[in-house]
Amino acid sequence: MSHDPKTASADIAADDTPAWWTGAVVYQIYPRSFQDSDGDGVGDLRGVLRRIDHLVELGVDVVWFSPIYRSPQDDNGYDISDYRDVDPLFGTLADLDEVIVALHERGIRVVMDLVVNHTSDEHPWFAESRSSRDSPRRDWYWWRPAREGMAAGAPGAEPTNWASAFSGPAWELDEATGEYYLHLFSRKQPDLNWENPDVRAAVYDMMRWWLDRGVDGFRMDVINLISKVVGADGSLADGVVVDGRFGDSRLQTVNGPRLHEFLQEMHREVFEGRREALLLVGETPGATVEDGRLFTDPSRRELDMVFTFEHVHIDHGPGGRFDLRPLDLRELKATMARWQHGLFDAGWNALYWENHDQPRSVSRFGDDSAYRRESATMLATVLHLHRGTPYVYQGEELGMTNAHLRELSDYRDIESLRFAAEARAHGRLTDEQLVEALGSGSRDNSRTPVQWDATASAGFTTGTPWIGVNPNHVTVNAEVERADPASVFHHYRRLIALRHDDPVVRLGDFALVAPDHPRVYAFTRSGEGPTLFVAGNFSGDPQNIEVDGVDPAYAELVIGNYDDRPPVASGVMTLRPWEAVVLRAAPHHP
Ligand code: TEU
Repeated sequence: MSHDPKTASADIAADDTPAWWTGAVVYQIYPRSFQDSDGDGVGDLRGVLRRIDHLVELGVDVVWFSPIYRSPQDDNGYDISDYRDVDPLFGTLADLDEVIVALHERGIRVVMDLVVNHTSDEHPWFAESRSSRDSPRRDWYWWRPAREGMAAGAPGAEPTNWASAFSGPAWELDEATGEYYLHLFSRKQPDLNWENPDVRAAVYDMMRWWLDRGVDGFRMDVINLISKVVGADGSLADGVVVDGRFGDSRLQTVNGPRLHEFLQEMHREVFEGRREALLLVGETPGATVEDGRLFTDPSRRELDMVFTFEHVHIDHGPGGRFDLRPLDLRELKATMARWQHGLFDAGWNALYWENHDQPRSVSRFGDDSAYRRESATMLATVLHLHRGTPYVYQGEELGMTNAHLRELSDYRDIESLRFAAEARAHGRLTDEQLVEALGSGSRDNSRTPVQWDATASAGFTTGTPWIGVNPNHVTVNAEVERADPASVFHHYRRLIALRHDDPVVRLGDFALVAPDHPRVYAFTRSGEGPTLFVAGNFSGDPQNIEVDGVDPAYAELVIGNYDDRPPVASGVMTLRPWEAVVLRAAPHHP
């Protein structure tokens, strides 16, 4: 059985053709911030219908919707209370059907966010589970008594010392039944117990329901957390204490012992026989390249590709996302190259800089003021010329920047608000230090409304937006971008077209050039067509790089982000500030 990702979805590897998603580009819509149609200040599905032409002009092949299911919105929809209905905030199932049809008519596939590590605490399943210790659904979630010898509710009486990703303990005491339930995220996001076959069957049934409704795949939220390390007696172990009171739960919750068993069962129960047309991407925080091979080797019938986190944790200081440090480009290159090589012969990479959980890349890795256009287009060029499926997060194609929110009251994200509350409660940071920490690391940086034009709320809403609109929308917006042929938007459009047209971009081998260069990210792509040389200057100063793989005297400039070609002398190219180039070897001068 072929391991080659070109024949991914091994159960249909009849003619060795590349899986369709090896040449595709995915656009992520975070609906609440995309386009509002009814003036309530929150984006919705009918708003998406108004902006479909934007997606068509960009040339994307797939749209991934962050959750639009019924939800109390404690974690902006990643806390689902009804998997088979659309939250009225975003519209109705009929609106979603209309969006699916409209996108399909334009050749764009639709991927839904699948959040099944946990539900909302307002999901009927959890309401029944918490109703009594004898509930038939008690075992659908993780319930445990207080730590032995301690009274329920006493500090430290939680069943394990695990910390939630959103600060505080990962266990919440339910007074009515006197037991704790597990929540790796917010207390309103109780973890489902995947050890229970009834839970798995209910999830698979829901997934089939969505596929039958016409969706083309799933982005699987923290899918590598669904299998926990649990003793034969149901015991769960403490983690290594990392910050005084709480322990690191990763050894017990990340890539657990039955994870691949569950994913292969899901494949059999849900995807068998309709695999070819689907896109299955796993969000796998904490996964290594070796894990990535296990997830995405087509012969294992698990997932098509995964989002790694290694490259977006490089600039994390000891305080994590709220303690960002300058990027070490050499480490970034080494990490990305490790994933390129690691998944080359068995697996596939999802390529991203941004999403609804990450700050805006032009602010984080580029220069969002003097060289916004150059650095945004350089970042796009470097990412989109890698081997894998690129993901464009809404607004990234416009060069949208961090929100630069100045007051704590401007923030909405539960993770940021919980971090601020804990930091203040323990006197760890002053308000000024908090605004600084959130200003660079908060997820809200990428959740401000998409900037469509220079009008009051950037054309996003006629009402009061649920979160502030970035003041720079007067100059950074889709209208301005679309009108300027040299804009970030048109650069993305050209990159997406290049992936569609050039087999070397889609499937060529990857090889780093000058891996030790501290400011230039350069590599070649080679294979069934002329070799490409790609270089990006990650700095505001001119940088020299020795061209490799092509003869620069004859090579074609396929894409660049300056008006003309950079100078080359004796094979050495001088890249201008934040310059990116893609050179293609000439036919008779490889
Ligand atoms: O995120 C999971 C994840 O990787 C978390 O680390 C997340 O990035 C968060 O910032 C913690 O630092 C997924 C979703 O993308 C995220 O929006 C949800 O909040 C989370 O799962 C829970 O569903």
